[in-house]
Amino acid sequence: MSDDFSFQTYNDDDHAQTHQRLKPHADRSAPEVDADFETLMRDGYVIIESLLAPDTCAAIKNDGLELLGRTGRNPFEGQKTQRVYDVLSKTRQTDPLADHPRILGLMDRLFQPGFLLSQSQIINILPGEAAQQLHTDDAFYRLPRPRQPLGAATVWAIDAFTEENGATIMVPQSHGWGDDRLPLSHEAIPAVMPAGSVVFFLGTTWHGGGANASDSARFAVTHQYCEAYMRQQENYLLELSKDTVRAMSPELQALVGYSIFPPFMGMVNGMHPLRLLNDEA
Ligand SMILES: O=C(O)CCC(=O)C(=O)O
Repeated sequence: MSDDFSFQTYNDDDHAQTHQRLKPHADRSAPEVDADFETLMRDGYVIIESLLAPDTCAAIKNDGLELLGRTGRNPFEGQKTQRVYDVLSKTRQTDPLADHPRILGLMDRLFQPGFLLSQSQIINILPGEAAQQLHTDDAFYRLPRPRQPLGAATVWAIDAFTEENGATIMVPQSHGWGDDRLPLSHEAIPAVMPAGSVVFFLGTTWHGGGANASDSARFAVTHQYCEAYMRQQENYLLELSKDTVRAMSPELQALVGYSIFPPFMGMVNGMHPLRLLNDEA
């Protein structure tokens, strides 16, 4: 091997020619993203209010209500909570939430370029549901705490989130805790927010679904993300047909796994996975 070969450079460079890494849109570097990021890193979460128009929420609910069926299989999923998995195969209405510039702007600041979507769900908490056990979302990456987050999550309030109807419960500043500290119920506060808002939190922040003591359901969409070099929870490449992926934005295609983390994570036969979509179109 030649003396001037630098593995570091090889590791960092985008080797793709036809399918170079996407450049983030300018709106991902807006000043409000800096302010959101400051709150996120201080508290472990940030609420961004009223990002979605009422007709967007209505369209999501219109598709989403049709998809709701069985309730959870255990207390963690929630025996009075309906969950839709494999959301991206079933509706295109939640795509603009997954690749929303205010969310991807936070992800740009948090993770290395090439971060991925990790899982997507619709979560409909029915009246009478008890509070979910508090937890952290990236605990399945079994590395000791305190540590950097390897995942991050959004919960979008498609219905307004109130203290009564099961607003997500957040434990402020818990992202920095070590393995020796567990949250106490009085440390948790509800993420009360109007419909169309989102709570974005680090994978290390303690949280859970709230109890629904109201007489109507609480409809939410969640998209979770991870560093490009961590395993995604959802196996999008098996779930999504190529036609489904072709219908997505370039950003979302990259997020589900049609992308390369340099030098070659995600390759297909030594090439960029997008070749598979485009060559067979
Ligand atoms: O529905 C929510 O508010 C949060 C649910 C949650 O954290 C989970 O299911 O892991």
